[in-house]
Amino acid sequence: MRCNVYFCSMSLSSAKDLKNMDFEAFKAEVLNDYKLAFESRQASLLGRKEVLTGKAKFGIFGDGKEVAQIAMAKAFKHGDTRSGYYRDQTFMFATGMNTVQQFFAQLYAHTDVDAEPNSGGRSMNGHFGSRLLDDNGNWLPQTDRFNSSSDISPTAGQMPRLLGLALASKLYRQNPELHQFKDFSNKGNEVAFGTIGNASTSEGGFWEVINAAGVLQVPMVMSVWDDGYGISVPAKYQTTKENISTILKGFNSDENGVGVDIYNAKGWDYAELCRVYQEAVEHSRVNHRPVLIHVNEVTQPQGHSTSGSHERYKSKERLQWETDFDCIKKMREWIEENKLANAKELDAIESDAIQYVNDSKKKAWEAYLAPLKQDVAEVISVLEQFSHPVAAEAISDLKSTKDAIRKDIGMAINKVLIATIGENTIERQNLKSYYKNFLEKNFERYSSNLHSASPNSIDSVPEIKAEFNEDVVVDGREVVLACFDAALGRDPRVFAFGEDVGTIGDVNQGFAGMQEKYGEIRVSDTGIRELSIIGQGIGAAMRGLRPIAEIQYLDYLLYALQIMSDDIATMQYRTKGGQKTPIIIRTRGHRLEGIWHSGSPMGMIVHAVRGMHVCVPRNMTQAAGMYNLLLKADEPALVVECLNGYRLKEKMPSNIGEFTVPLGQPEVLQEGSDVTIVSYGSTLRVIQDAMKKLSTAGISCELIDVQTLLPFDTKHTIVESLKKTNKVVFIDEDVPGGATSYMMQKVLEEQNGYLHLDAKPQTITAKAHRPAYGTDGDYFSKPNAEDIFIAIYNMMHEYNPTQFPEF
Ligand SMILES: Cc1ncc(C[n+]2csc(CCOP(=O)(O)OP(=O)(O)O)c2C)c(N)n1
Ligand SMILES: [Mg+2]
Repeated sequence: MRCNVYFCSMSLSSAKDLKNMDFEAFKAEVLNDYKLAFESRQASLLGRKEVLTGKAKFGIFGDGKEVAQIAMAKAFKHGDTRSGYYRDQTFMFATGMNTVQQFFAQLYAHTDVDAEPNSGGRSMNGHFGSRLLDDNGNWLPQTDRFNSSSDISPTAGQMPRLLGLALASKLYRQNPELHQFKDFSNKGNEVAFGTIGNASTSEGGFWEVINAAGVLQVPMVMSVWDDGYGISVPAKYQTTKENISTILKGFNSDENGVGVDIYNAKGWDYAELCRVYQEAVEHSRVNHRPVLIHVNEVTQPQGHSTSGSHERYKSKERLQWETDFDCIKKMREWIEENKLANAKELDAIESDAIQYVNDSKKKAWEAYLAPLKQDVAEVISVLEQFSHPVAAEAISDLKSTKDAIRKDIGMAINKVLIATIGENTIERQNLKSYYKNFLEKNFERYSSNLHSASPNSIDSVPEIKAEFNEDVVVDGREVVLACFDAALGRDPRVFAFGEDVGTIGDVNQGFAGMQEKYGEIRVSDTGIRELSIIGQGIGAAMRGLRPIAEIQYLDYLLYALQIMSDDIATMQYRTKGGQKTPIIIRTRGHRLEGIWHSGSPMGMIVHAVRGMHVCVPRNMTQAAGMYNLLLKADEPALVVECLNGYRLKEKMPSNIGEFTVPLGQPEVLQEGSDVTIVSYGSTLRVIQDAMKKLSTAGISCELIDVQTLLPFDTKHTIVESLKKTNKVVFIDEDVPGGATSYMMQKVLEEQNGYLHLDAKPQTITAKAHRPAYGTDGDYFSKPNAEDIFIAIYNMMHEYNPTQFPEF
């Protein structure tokens, strides 16, 4: 053995004071670790069986990665956070963030968060996360417990968030004004732990975050579980030189002490793993240094997942090596060689572990089935009231279905409702109301918590109108600047960052002078790395801070859209209200110049980020009111300022840091009687120009600014305008069928606007291509005042050709 017992005992000292630990205590700890590892392996073996016998739909397990995760857990302290992936069950067991029973509850998709705290049955198994919020959506303390952010499936999708979780410690340490927030941090002593599979290090996000962590110097401990494969694809096709730590060597810290320090350990070597984790994590915690631990020689005994078998792509030699170097087998050998326990004692530990996991599995299954059985019994009693033969059939279907689920209940109810259409009996009324209740309950189970329901949700922030004491007229950019100045001054948790945000105060001067005033820790420049800029915000917001993450231009939001969609937008939902990230993403878009500086892909965005809010303020005053509101609330939002609006003149509100613009409430900018025009952002100014021409032609338009696309007109005010004009046009700068179609669906279908139409509803949009450069490029690519005039005039002509002869 490479390590003797003494060496190992040194290594175990990370979380405990081992100077005082006697041999018996040390031995007990090792044996307890072995028990944990063995239990976790049993959970994997049994979990796979549960899928293969049809009790669960899909399984992916942490077998082969047990021992490394136990070593990692030893270095994990209260207040620390994890951002990892689906192999981490052993770590979750070792830290107590999951029990084996909860692990099985997730495999079965138990919808009760007490039974399945990771996701309330919403995520497939192996997607872990701890409850960071109480039942009302308020933050729970983080410093008195272990924390895990909630996993997502896209490989390396955990990386951007990890950067922000680590960055929060730097802010909490370096900004003394933040030391008061003791529930979130003890002066920044917390480490953010990341885990990733070897193959997923091929993703761009991995490299972006490793580099950014090195630049930022944040306490991040990144573990790579290297089992040589990504499903069937070996390292040869994944990684240059087939070795991630070799190629990362250039990141190692230099004489100035800056870098990402790289460590190595073998996945089957318990003693080495304990020693490396202790050293690496301590270094990261004390010195705020990112480190990467390449855990090599890891196995995957059952193959990738329940979807296939690894015998198809691993050689006989590899499979034999995996058997020989199985980390649990090796740990047992090490224990025996070092005489910490004999074979008999270890056999007893193993059989206890088998029993425990079996019992946990059984309990999880029974707890999962109990409410289903109750639901089935209940619906049967309602169906029994029918004398109709179809009801008897439905009852018999339900009774004969082994372990009937809610889908079976929904089908049975509808079978009877369809067969009895036209029969207005009491039984049918009862069944209908039972069905309504059934749908409501299942809405709560499967569709609730898309947004915050906390006392700080956007709806609970009161509206405060902007006030203007005297007519101070300034450039628009000065309005947002004053708003950010007030926010930074008011709340030490607020900080802003992005490309060119620090020294020059953003490319349009919205943060001009703010770095000088509040320091680099509050207002800072970042590299050009949109994905991880957003990640920085996601993680920091999860640790109680209020990040304003800037994306320089809307056109470059695409680099970040994936993580907005996969992580931010799903967070409340995928944890069933257990986690939130109140990040504010600031960007600027719509018309300016050229293919990549005037995009307005709002349809794409609103479809990608349900679960976030999307604000499209027409000017900087509205933008400031939205920022003020968002900073009082606890929900994630994107604010798209008008790129061509910074130098337009606006009146400076006297209550610049106070007033709020409520979300989801359109504003009628101009009243009219013939046509309702619905739009937002920079296009409104073009429409106002067209409206002057339309009014000379005797056409009176009502212009509505929707102000936010998500949420959209929550009080259904736009339809009120339609009742008056009976005609509607939706205008924006997106592609045909983009956000205009979204708005049309909202107004015509959701608000029943179709009932009030006297003319075909219309959309006026940009062309399908990106906008061409130059004034004429803009003129012919985006909707212009002439296009709008002609379209609306033609609408009036069709409606009344006598009054409005052909154009
Ligand atoms: C972005 C993305 N692409 C593809 C997949 C499908 N997928 C799931 S796991 C996986 C392999 C990951 O391998 P690795 O990172 O080495 O982790 P391991 O499963 O080996 O522990 C792939 C390709 C995914 N989940 N996300
Ligand atoms: Mg792998």
